[in-house]
Amino acid sequence: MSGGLYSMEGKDFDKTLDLKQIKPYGDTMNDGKTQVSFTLPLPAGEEAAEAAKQLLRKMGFDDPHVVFYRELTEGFTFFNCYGTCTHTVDYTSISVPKVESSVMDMHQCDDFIRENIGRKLVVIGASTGTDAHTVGIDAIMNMKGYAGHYGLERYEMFDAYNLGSQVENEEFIAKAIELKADALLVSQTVTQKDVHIHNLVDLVEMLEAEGLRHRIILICGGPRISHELAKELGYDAGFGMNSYADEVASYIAEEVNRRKG
Ligand code: B12
Repeated sequence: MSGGLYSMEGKDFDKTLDLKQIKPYGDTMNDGKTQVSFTLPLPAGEEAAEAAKQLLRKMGFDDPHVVFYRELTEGFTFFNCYGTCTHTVDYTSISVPKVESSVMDMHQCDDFIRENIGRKLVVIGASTGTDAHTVGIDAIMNMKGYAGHYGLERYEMFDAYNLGSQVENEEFIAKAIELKADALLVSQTVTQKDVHIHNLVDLVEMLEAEGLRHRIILICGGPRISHELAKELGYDAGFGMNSYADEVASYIAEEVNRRKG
């Protein structure tokens, strides 16, 4: 697996890249240079900086340096540090579960729904529980779109309802019943004390109790959501950071079509 990946005018920049032993890149291949930041519940000072360095060594960093620290509030100090990572991972052995779907653009997706399903699909989205973050669900649903990808409200073949934030699961389910939703889109951003897990699992249990779970495509998303976690929690699909509406729309369209047959 080792060998130079990059070459220009026949001259290899680096011949030491080994995908079986990947470590951070700083200035040169395999130097392991890493920036780490964290807060310690200690007053700022030389002793706190020494504690930070000792922790870095225990984390597997050689040659630890504290390059910046500042007391955030009394008894809590924030650190920026550098160190040389001593560990490697085998990139070639990695496999990450992902949503299985092709990605159509908005027009292709609308055409796909028209031709294969023949009716508009109803999707309802919300940031649920106590979560007040709306930017993520808006990015997926908003007419204006996000990063050049139009949201579901702009699609001709979706009826998209964005309920906003802090929507209780009961209210979400009542809307799903009222509007005969094909898919529910749940956004969760805050993960402190695993609040997202409790909230997401509650929704699944409530849908099961209503006898609705199997009739609805249940999707969750957020910066700390993965497809793997979503499946574990009883969802059909999970979308993490850097997700776009066209991926979500294509997945829903293909899944409704799959279930129809
Ligand atoms: C803006 C913001 C706020 C705003 C929110 C305004 C609003 N209307 O949304 C305000 C100021 C209200 C806020 C409040 C709080 N916040 Co805040 N906030 C942020 C911030 C800076 C940006 C989040 C954001 O908008 N990202 C941009 C969007 C586009 O990205 P995204 O959400 O990841 O969405 C993408 C994907 O995840 C995915 N996606 C998201 N949802 C969904 C849903 C579906 C169905 C699908 C398919 C995909 C999908 O698609 C999107 C596009 O790619 C982050 C820090 C950061 N830089 O990320 C902190 C952050 C999220 N907030 C945090 C915290 C702690 C809070 C507070 C608890 C602070 C406090 N102590 O009061 C409160 C919580 C209030 C509440 N009850 O929820 C923490 C969360 C830590 C954690 N892991 O739990 C963060 C990470 C900051 C930090 N480093 O501490 N916050």
